[in-house]
Amino acid sequence: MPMPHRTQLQVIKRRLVGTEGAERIRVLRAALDELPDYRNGPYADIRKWLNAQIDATRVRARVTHRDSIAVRREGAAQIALVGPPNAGKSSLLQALSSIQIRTGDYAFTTTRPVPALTRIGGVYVQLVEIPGLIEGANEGRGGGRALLGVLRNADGIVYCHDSTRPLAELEAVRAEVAAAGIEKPALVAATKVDEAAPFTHPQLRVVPVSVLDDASLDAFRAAVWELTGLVRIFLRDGGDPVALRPPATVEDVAHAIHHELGARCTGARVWGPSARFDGQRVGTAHELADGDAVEILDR
Ligand SMILES: Nc1nc2c(ncn2[C@@H]2O[C@H](COP(=O)(O)OP(=O)(O)OP(=O)(O)O)[C@@H](O)[C@H]2O)c(=O)[nH]1
Ligand SMILES: [Mg+2]
Repeated sequence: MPMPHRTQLQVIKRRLVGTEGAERIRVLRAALDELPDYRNGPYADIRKWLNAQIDATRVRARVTHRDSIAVRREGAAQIALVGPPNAGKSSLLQALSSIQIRTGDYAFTTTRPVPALTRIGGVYVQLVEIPGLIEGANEGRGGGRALLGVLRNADGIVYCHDSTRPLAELEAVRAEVAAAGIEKPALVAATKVDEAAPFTHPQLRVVPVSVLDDASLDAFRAAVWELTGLVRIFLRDGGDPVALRPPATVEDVAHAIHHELGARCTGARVWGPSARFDGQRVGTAHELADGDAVEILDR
């Protein structure tokens, strides 16, 4: 008895998270082997998708990334961690994900952008540490121009600032980003608050954080989620939530699960912020809110 196709695709996607190259191809091949042999329908769609993924992975493997510092997007959104050297960016990245990265009590421990996935309420968000941006980045100093390019692709920026240091250091970094014409949703992480009092900022939301304090890390994760601007829709029959850019309708969610479901969907029952009462029956055009749970109804 095969798994329901929706579950199967979800399981495969979960196994693929964070994989690349030979490892990714191995996971994709194994998934192909497990797939029931139908020539049409949703399983055939999954097979087509897997084969396309194998091709795309091969192409990526052939391109040498040695001279570029491009960061491949993964997860529902990409958030850049930017700040002066030694601000605690790598430590934050490490505390929020499973990557091992060098942290150090000296400037420029990190010399290339480092991506890591963090899970926020069941959704993966990619955090990318941008090595200490310094004054003059726009003139290409310290490879700054290429780093600003990485920043340009991000969905949002977390400015990391060591709470024990003068705020002018952060403002120098912000000035550099502004001079490059980069405008993104942003917040400030007031790092190392176990060592100093948190501060306020005239324009930006400040989230105090210490890698020694799990509660502060949770609050930081929640703030990062808000920064993505996405909504998370949970499915009543379990599995990971779907992350979508608002406005997100019932039909959008059905489509995100599977395009066939998108076509068959007749509405949903909704629990949560957008529902007037638990289990409210709504149509396909109903707009959902972050944290809603839905049961998709189909023909
Ligand atoms: N007390 C305390 N120390 C921290 C915290 N986060 C980072 N540090 C320390 O701050 C120093 C710098 O941390 P990193 O994470 O390497 O900083 P970074 O911003 O990645 O630095 P570069 O990559 O060199 O630009 C290290 O000695 C860390 O141990 C924190 O929350 N509390
Ligand atoms: Mg670092």
